[in-house]
Amino acid sequence: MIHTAICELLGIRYPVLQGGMAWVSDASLAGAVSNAGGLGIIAAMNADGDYLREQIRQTRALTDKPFGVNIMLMSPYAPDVAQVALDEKVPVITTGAGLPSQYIRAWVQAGIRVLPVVPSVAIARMVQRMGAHAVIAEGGESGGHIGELNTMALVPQVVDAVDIPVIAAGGIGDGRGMAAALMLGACGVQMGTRFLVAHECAIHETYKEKIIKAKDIDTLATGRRLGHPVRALKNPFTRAFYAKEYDAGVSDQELEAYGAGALRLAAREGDAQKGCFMAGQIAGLVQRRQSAAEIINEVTGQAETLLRGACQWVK
Ligand code: TUI
Repeated sequence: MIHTAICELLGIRYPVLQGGMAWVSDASLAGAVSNAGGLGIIAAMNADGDYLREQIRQTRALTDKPFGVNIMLMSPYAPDVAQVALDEKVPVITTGAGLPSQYIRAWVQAGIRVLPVVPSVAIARMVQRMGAHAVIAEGGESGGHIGELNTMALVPQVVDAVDIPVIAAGGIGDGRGMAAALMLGACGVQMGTRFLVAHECAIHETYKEKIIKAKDIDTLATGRRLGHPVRALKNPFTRAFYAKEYDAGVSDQELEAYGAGALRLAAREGDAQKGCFMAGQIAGLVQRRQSAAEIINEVTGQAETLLRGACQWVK
């Protein structure tokens, strides 16, 4: 059994968080992950406060264990969902795609555990000063919106820079990744891509099929020109986006407009041509559909075996 400071901080059995993925992480997935002893996280994504309130209530109907809400700070509804999370007194809030400066004080005062996702040491230090309880250091191997650094370089530098616990994310898909993250100084992991194929994950079958078929080189990061690169599986949509990105004749507004709605088309419609199937670089490691509980038990069991065996190398 792997037990760390994050288990104590969040009141969970295993130091495994499920990433708050837009159009993916709903009450069904979050409830299953929390029931399995991890921390399930609902994505507030670009939806309004009513959507989030309903998802929180559904999650509470599924589990009596702690769960979290991810607030995507670039969302136009961020102030609205930030208030709903406060009103509902959710146990944990994670934030992404920005700084939670305007909200963090009220959340912390309400007794909510606040864990911002950070892509760099400077941002990790900033959120520690704001009162964050822990940080999720996410490397560019992850799916979705990514920072510049990779997990192997980012995590130990963040661990050295802050006094609060660090959770590693990006490129972690099995017990080997989890054990490695702990060796880098993290005291927990967040996984997204591995949970895409969970039975309780309600995305379109085509999305799951694509993750299972993916190879190591099958993801591509596009959108650097817009200042927010996004990693997704290569397909006609990402290839066309990539081509437009390097076409000086296409304006930034046209490029933004081209990407709008593409994640919904992937997750809901399974549209292989026009959908944006966000996924991390470990998609090639994901071989089969499993329940959230099987995923958590397998990953933590493998990490435990590896960590116990690691002393064979020390003479
Ligand atoms: O947020 C994510 N992953 C996401 S958000 C998302 S929705 C979206 N779709 C299209 C474009 C942009 C977003 C899909 N996937 N991960 C956490 C994350 N946070 N990655 C990077 C950051 C981050 C970046 C800058 C956190 C803080 C930060 O602060 C600096 C600043 O300038 O705000």
